[in-house]
Amino acid sequence: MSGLVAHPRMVTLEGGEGAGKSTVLAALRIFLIECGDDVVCTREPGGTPLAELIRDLLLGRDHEPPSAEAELLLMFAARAQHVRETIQPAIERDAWVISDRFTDASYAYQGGGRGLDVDFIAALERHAVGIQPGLTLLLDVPVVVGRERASGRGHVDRIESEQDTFFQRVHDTYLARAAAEPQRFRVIDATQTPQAVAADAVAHLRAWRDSL
Ligand code: Z5A
Repeated sequence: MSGLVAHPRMVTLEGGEGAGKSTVLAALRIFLIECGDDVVCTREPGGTPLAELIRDLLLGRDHEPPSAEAELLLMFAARAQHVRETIQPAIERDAWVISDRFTDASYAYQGGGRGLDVDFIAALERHAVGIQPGLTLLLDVPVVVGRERASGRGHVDRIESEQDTFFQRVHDTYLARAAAEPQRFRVIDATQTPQAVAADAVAHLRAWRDSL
């Protein structure tokens, strides 16, 4: 993608809610530590104190809901801080970075879900972010299955309270992005058991690491 620097040691996890990213992230972290590598695990929105405050604004339900445009800009404000304060320093010391969500989520949720202009998102990506992961693992699970899993958590944040049609657009956008960038994305069948999903993810990371 033009204007973006791809960092091979940056790995992102993407997928709809309840896809199982948290479980996979833990397995990837253990794999890299067992390899003797330095690894920083982080998440979006969030990953720095300021970005975590922005996360609270974005996901909280006890204040005025942001417009779609404000939501997008807040996601990118958090990401701009996250890149500079957490991701770049880790990359500079040659650590791996594993992020639970990154810019693909803005294309999927604010672009696909909310219908915001993709060119606007791409401009924000170029000007406020400037980097992209070398490897993105997309955990693919049907919307109804993911939502059922997530409902077991007991609390519903502002974005999770959207309708199934919103999440279907998110899902379809993720798959379209994976099809458009097969060199970066690996799509994993996340309807499998947690152990099988984690094993697939580790196998992809091992192959990627061996290729560097
Ligand atoms: N968002 C956005 O709109 N734009 C952006 O640019 C960014 C984010 C960066 C982040 O909230 C929200 O922000 C998210 C996207 C939006 N909104 N939504 N919806 P979050 O990080 O709190 O939400 P999430 O990423 O969707 O988290 P999640 O639902 O917890 O997903 P997960 O981490 O992939 O799932 P999990 O916690 O690993 O598992 C969920 C449950 O399923 C749990 O009970 C597990 O035990 C169970 N599980 C996991 N895997 C399996 C398998 N394989 N089988 C059965 N059960 C499983």
